[in-house]
Amino acid sequence: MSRFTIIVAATKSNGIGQAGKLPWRLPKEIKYFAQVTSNAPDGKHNAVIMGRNTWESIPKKFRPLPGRLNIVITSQVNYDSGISVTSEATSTKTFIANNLQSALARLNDASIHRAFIIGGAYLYRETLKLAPATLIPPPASHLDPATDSTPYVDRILLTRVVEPEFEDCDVFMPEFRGPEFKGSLERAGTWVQASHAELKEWVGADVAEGVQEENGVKYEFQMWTRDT
Ligand code: FOL
Repeated sequence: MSRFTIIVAATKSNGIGQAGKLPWRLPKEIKYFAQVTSNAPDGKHNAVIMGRNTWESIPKKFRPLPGRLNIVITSQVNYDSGISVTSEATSTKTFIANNLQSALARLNDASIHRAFIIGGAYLYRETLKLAPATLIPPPASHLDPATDSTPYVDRILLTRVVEPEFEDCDVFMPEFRGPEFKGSLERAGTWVQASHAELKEWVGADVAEGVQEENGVKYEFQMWTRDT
């Protein structure tokens, strides 16, 4: 398990949050988030990896996100997630990790189907910076991409909020196609938007196509991928 998917809802200027919560209330959009991050074959479950602020932004009655392995990253030693019991009987569990590396180490478990990075801005930026060893200059470049296990974000499920602009956003996701994530890794995969058919296929369920509208907010479900 070394390939990850970022899932995010962002405005055209990449606004994702305001005053510690989502800037909008979009019940069908959040249902899509729940469905996509929960859907796994029998006997398996997915992981959702998030920063501490994102964890605290999830309404208490929804956390830990049910049916998923919740991994919360914080540099605070002895951070109290407020979750006292993690039942081994269900797939709902919460782990606290003190850095990205130890969070990712939790995914080396055959019961994990997919791993999603669910925010916020800091974690999106840190994970977008990861590059597979096959793209790092020698000596790692001799590695076979098929067996390279370095962590890498190769997919973004982006819900693009097209209208209105939500001027009061105070947290922004990084521009994933921007120069910040190229740097010395010029050969790193270029982000390409997948078709709607590919999105449905990957999600394994029907996904509404085209511009959706809820509570006067217009948005669209998109999928972006990069190779290697
Ligand atoms: N990605 C997308 N596409 N939309 C989002 O709203 C989103 N939000 C986050 C990360 N990626 C996202 C982080 N914020 C819940 C609340 C906030 C949150 C993530 C999840 C939450 O309560 N989820 C419940 C469903 C709640 C409901 O049905 O109303 C869950 O079970 O996933």
